[in-house]
Amino acid sequence: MRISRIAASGIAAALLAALAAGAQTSEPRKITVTAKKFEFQPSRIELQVGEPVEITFESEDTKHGFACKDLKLEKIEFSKDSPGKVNFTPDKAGTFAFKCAKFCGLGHSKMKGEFVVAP
Ligand SMILES: [Cu+2]
Repeated sequence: MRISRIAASGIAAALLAALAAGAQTSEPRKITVTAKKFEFQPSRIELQVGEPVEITFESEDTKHGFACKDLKLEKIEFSKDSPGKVNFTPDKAGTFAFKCAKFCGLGHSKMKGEFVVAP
C-alpha cells in the first residue's frame, strides 16, 4: 500500500512537470524590434521552425510598417504611441526578407530586414 502511494505521487509529480513544460513551450518567445528612419533594430532576426514568436514593433520616430510576404505576414502599421504586434510560428527554414510597409520618407525603400529561420 505504502509503496504504491509513493509511486502514485511520483506519477502525479511527473505529470505536473510535463504539463508545466508543455505550458512553457506553447508560450511564444517575445522579441522587440525598434524602427526608426530608416532601419529596423535588430534587422536580422533568428527564428526556429515550429517555435512560436511574438514580435512587438516599436517606433522611435514616425509611423512605420512591417510586412513579410514570404512568410505570409500581412502588413501592419505602428507608431511611437502605438506599437504593433505580430504572432506567428515559422513553418519553413530559410532566409525571408521583411520590409517597412508604410512610406516613411526618402530612405523607406531601403528599410528592410530578414528572418533567418533554422530548421
Ligand atoms: Cu519605415
